[in-house]
Amino acid sequence: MRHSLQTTAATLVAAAAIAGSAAAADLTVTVKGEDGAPLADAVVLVHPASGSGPASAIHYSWPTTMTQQNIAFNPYVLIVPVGTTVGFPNKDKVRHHVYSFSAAKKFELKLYGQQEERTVTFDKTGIVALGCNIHDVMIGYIYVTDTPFAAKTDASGTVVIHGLPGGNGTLSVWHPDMRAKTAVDKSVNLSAAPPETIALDLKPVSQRHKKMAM
Ligand SMILES: [Cu+2]
Repeated sequence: MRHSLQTTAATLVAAAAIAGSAAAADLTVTVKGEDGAPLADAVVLVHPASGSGPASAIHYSWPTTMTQQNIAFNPYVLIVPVGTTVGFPNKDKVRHHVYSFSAAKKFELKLYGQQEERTVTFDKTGIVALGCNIHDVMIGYIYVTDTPFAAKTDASGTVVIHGLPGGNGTLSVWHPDMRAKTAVDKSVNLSAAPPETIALDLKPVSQRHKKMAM
């Protein structure tokens, strides 16, 4: 009796796993410029229509740190859940003075030196552009969001968003070189989840940020 119950439980677990894998979809998104060139560092987000739970439960696989190193922000683009306190360690020998004028978070970290760290809590969703008062070449972005389904494109312009629930949802894509200031949205079916290719309208080349070689 006991044995058969265990077997039944195991069967149920297996059935649930199959049902789960059928419901949860991965969405592959490729982001390009209108010229067809792939775009790295594009932020890709999915908001399921069924909701995605509290932002406090979101844990991305990358650190929530924005390092200053080699007179640059690293990473160039950082995605964090709303409410996150981000560390800003300075790993350069020179001092930096980090600031943002963005509506989602206006702040200023007055001159601080090597091996020092400051923190800022990002309490509103939105795009926060970072600069340094000392080094004009330093540009970085923090994308503050409320969905666990978020990631950046790689060098081939591609990202896979894993474990999506079924149903409908909104796919949002943003890149620093976009002409528009906010993400472009597209309705998607998360159950079928065919691969998506998004072409973005970009600023003229002369206005795009050139990341410094590390
Ligand atoms: Cu600086």
